Parts: sequence; structure tokens; C-alpha cells
Amino acid sequence: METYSERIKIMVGDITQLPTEAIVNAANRSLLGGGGVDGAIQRAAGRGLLQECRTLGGCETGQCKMTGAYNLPCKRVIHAVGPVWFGGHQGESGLLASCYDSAMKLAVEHNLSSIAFPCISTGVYRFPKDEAARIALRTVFKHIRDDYEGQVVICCFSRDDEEYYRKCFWEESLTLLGDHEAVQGYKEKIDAITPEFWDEAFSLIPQLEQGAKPSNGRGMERKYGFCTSPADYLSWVHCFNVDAMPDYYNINNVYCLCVIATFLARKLYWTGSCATPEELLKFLRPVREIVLRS
Ligand code: AR6
Repeated sequence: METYSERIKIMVGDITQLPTEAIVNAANRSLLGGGGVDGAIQRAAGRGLLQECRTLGGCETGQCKMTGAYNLPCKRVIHAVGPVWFGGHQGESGLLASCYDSAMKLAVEHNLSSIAFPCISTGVYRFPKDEAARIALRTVFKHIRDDYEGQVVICCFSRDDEEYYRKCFWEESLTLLGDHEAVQGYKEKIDAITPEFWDEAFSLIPQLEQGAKPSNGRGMERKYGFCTSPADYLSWVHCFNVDAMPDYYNINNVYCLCVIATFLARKLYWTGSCATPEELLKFLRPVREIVLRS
């Protein structure tokens, strides 16, 4: 079954060969070609692409323009102008996020069924690869959460580049649940949970399976310093895309499952009525599997 995290695929390959509906080019402001992936795309597309690019009048850093794909197997090329890295104090991160954001907006606007990105700015433009991977994933996950229904491919040119995405994939996919900063704050609480908390939480599963609301929830949360009052609980409620949570059942991400399981447990404990035992079990059981396996 398709899950939210399957809607984004990370691979190693040559982006000019991909049959996705669109591919993104890491271009420069002239849009008139260059080296790296830009050179490869221009060569594989043929002269028609350069001729169309000449009519566009260039493009600002952080923005994108779309053209046809000529001899390429894809149907559209989205030319994104990434920032040159000058040490990080010249708005480089915001500009790189803006590249991914405007490419995703074009994909939404034109109803593109799939879009492939290279690692923009991480070649000639020297943007640090770990931070670039985080920015790319965060921005793409935000659109998968909010408005993009197709598939995103991140096409790395080497195994080493792919590794940067693999390392931060789970953490960045938390953006699927809500605003990045707020969810990261909640994640810090999850990271601080002791094994004893999980043992006690999992011991409630039999009660939940019988349809009973666990009676010792509040005591347990207080005991582990996780949540001390309804106000404390409420301060976290607004971070999450709560209405979409039932759809996140298939998220292949231990952090997402932990976040949802603890969130629903709190909802059950502190409001007494909003989450049902069945809702909570859907998340608590897979978390137990993962915690027991690790
Ligand atoms: N398929 C996928 N990725 C590729 C390919 C390919 N065929 N070829 C290279 N890469 P870069 P930038 C990777 O330098 O840093 C150009 O001259 C490459 O390994 O192409 O945004 C433009 O005209 C790296 O991970 O783009 C601009 O002047 C990534 O693509 C300038 O370079 C981006 O590297 C843009 O620099």
C-alpha cells in the first residue's frame, strides 16, 4: 500500500534518463546552459531546449522557470537557480528552500504526476550537502503534506550523495505531521522518553484491546515528566495536522509513529474522550514492534 513516505523516492542515477513527468535542472541565472547536470540536460535535450531558454530572459536565484523537454524522456524541464554558497550568511538556506518550493508549486499548478530533483547547488555552487539534503526533504514533505499528490524522486549522482538523504530522511519526514519547528520540539520530548515509559505504555495494550480507557495514563505522564497538566497538553495540540492523523497509519517512520502514539495517548488521558482506544492501538502496536526489535 502506498504510504506518505513512499511518495518520495531517493535513488542514484542520471536524471536525464528519467521518465518522470518533469525533471528539475540546477541552472544559473542566465538559463543558457553550463556544466554539471545543466550541461548534461542541455546536451541530452538538444538545441530546441537552448532556443526556448533564450526566450525566457533568465531567472532570479531561488526561482524556477519551466520549458519543454525536447529529446529527453520526461515531458517538462523545470529550471531552478540555486544559490552559490558564500559561507551561509547571505540567505543561502532560504534561497535553496525557495528553489524547491517554487518547483513544487509549479508541479502542483500544472498537475504534474511526478517530478525528479538533482541535488541543487551542491556541485559547482558548493552548498554543504548535509544541510542541502535536509532543506530539500523538508520542503518536499511540506508539499506532500499540503498540496502535492504526485511522486517526488530525488536523483543523486553518487552513493555518497544519496547517504546524506538517507541519514536525515526519518527526521525530516516529521514535517508530514505539522509545522517543522513545532514538531521538532515535540520530537525532543519523544527522544527523552525512557525505556520504562514505553514498557509501561505497552503494558496498557491489553486494557486498550478490551476497549477500556487506561486508568493510569495521567499518573504515568506525570511520573515520566512528559506532560503535567491539561494546559501543557493543549500547548502541543495545535502543532499537529490532527485531522489527517488516521491517514498516517501506514507511515513507515518510527518517529512519526512515536509522535502520533504519544499524541493520541495524551489526547486520551487529558481530554478523556477525544481519542478512542482503537485509534491509539493502531499506532501503539507498531511502535511496540519497533521498540522491541531495536
Ligand atoms: N544527473 C543527476 N545529477 C547530476 C548529473 C546528472 N546527469 N550530473 C551532475 N549531477 P551542479 P550546482 C549532480 O554543479 O551546484 C552549472 O554550470 C552533481 O553531482 O550541476 O547547482 C550551472 O549552469 C551535483 O550533486 O549544479 C550553474 O552555473 C548536482 O548534480 C552551476 O553549475 C548539482 O551540481 C550550478 O551549480
